[in-house]
Amino acid sequence: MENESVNAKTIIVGLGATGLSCARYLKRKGLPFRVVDNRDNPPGLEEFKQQFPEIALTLGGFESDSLLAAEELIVSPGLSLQTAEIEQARRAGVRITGDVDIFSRAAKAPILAITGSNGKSTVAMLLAEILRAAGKKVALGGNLEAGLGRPALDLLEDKEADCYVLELSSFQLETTENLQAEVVTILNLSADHMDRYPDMAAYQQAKQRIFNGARQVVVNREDACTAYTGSDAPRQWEFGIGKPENNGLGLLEEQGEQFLSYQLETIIPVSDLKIVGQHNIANALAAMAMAMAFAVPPAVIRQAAREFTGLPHRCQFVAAVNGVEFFNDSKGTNVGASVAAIEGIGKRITGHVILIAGGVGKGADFSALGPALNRWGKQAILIGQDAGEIAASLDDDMPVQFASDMAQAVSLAASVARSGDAVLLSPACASFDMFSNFQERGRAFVSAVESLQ
Ligand code: UMA
Ligand code: ADP
Repeated sequence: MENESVNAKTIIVGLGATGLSCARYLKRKGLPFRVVDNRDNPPGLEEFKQQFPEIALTLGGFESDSLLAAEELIVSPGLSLQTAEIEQARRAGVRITGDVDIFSRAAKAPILAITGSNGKSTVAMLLAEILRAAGKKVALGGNLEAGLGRPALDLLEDKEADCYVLELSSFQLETTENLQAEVVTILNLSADHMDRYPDMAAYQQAKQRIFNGARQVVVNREDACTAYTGSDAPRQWEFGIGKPENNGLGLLEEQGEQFLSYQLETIIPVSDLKIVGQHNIANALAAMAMAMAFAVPPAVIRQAAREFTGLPHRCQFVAAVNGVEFFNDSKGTNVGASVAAIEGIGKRITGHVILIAGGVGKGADFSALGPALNRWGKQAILIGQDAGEIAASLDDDMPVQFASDMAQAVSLAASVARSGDAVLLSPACASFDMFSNFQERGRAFVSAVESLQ
């Protein structure tokens, strides 16, 4: 078996959660493969060694010759397709694929797939809740973090599933040829991952691959970048926080109260939602539109939407201390997300927002933070690698302080805040300069808040 693996023509490029799921899939199918990763100690290494002692594994670099000798590379979403050795293999005619591509060819049940710059996880989770309330057996995963969902190929083990709900990243879509989903959406588009794409157009094109082979699409009528661009004629649904339009969801006002509605039919009052902020109303409308496209009755949608409490680390209320509310939005990892969070929290409170932000900016332009902070903010407390860059992008009269760790950031924020204000951690950045992931960053914030009490 070792020899068979060493000479295998299928190579999994990149271990991690995706590589492991690909290995499990190929093993189930009885297909020969080997694995390469350019890290010395990639995530999942111990698990891999235990589960696949017979499989050839090369670490610490990619050897061009061996990639060129392959027939197929299954590339991790963590790796750019522009990586020299991968690019060279592609030019030489080696087939490049990814886990979602393989999944889409193997899946037997309908796929409901969500991409966009922000709100993907929230919409995927709410949609899954709605479908479960409708009696469906839902397999949930894709880009969703471990604990909330599983890598796409692992979902195929779930033989009972009668539909798949997938959160998809632009990285996963880059290698996905023809998803052929029943319902898809691009929720919104704003700059992210600018360290991986040459420009916004390239990032958008990656997202638009979700449309390939789709039977129904849900578009955000308030974001032209989400419009359908394919050449087929899928059934179209739309959502937005304005008045609902043709086959659309939106907000209607009745007797002074706002309702999430489908065309002229009110479905649920905004005040019944437990998730906060305008962006979450948009998320709820998007999930509802996808559920309606999948023929779920409004009464079921109403019940599930009411019960949905949101996800940890997304505009999550932590505590109120001396009249100051603390919100953990550690998953706010790009500028668009943090602007939405600042506005969402700003509108809820009587005072102002003290923003804790910073980390690894991924090549972002932070200038959109300035107007949101001018409107709703009192002060920015900045941490991490790109703190200086964020400070330089804010207006001169916006007070800024720098902190060396989360505990100091929270204590500075608490000393500035007055009753009625809110302290919001929404970093607009990735976390890996100071933390192993956004969850750890969120937990550091929560524990610093707890130590104030
Ligand atoms: N890397 C290497 N060499 C390799 C492979 C990866 O250096 O050979 C590096 C890259 O810098 C990469 C990093 O490792 O950015 C992370 O790769 P990984 O091995 O941790 O990836 P997986 O464990 O397979 O996780 C991926 C998704 N991560 C990314 O796309 C970066 C996970 O999404 C996803 O849950 C998982 O597959 C299962 O589908 C996480 C994520 O942060 C939540 N996604 C990004 C986002 O949401 O913004 C796209
Ligand atoms: P994703 O999976 O796309 O990262 P999440 O649902 O995890 O999205 O939310 C991440 C962050 O993005 C939230 O913490 C919030 O700051 C912001 N956000 C969520 N939904 C939206 C939206 N519809 N528009 C803009 N920002 C949003």
